[in-house]
Amino acid sequence: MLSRRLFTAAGATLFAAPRLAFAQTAAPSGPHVLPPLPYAAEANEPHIDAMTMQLHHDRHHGAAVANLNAALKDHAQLAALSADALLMRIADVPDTIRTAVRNNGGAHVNHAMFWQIMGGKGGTPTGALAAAIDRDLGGFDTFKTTFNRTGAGLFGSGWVFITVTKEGKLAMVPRPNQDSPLMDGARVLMGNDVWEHAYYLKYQNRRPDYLAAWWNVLDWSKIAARYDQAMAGTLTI
Ligand code: MN3
Repeated sequence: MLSRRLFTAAGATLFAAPRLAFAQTAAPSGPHVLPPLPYAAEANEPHIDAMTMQLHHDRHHGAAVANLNAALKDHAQLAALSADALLMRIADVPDTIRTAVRNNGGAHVNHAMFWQIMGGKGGTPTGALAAAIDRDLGGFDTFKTTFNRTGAGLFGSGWVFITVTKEGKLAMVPRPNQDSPLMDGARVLMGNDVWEHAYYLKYQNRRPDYLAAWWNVLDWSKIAARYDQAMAGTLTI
């Protein structure tokens, strides 16, 4: 149980406390698994605090994986699909579990992507990705400004994504809730989570400040690798 003190004095308390044992409840143990954070929870400090990273990964993403597995429990054929294949076939998922798969499967792939592209030092993209941003998104500065404005203007909870379309173009795609562009047949290059749980401990209601700070933790080498995989048809989530 989290104490109120952890929320009200996150900075001082977190580093003194042992790692909290989240996501230890019994749940169907597959087929989907929570991928570990690819870096320490502190890696994105000071822009994204470690407490937020830990809660966001262990509890929010962990719950989505558990709920997705629970929804698929009696659906062996669907349970055999990869997460991206499952979302790309959302129309074939039975009514009884479609909303659960859309929400929790979407949350799973969205967060798995999100952890991958952070843990870096920011900066700017280079090479083929930079050229694609120039071609399709008006150049890096315009892309960044438009992306942040889109995130700030997204009502309620959701994500702003950059997708790679079937035609190989980049597109900026805001989505509500945990909806994934995979459901529309696009591949997801990158995206930012604008749910309050992504920023509220550090930024409270100041979503634009979070959006601005997020660029400082991006790992453009990871995003460039995702771009190459998307163009080669090998990118999954
Ligand atoms: Mn989230």
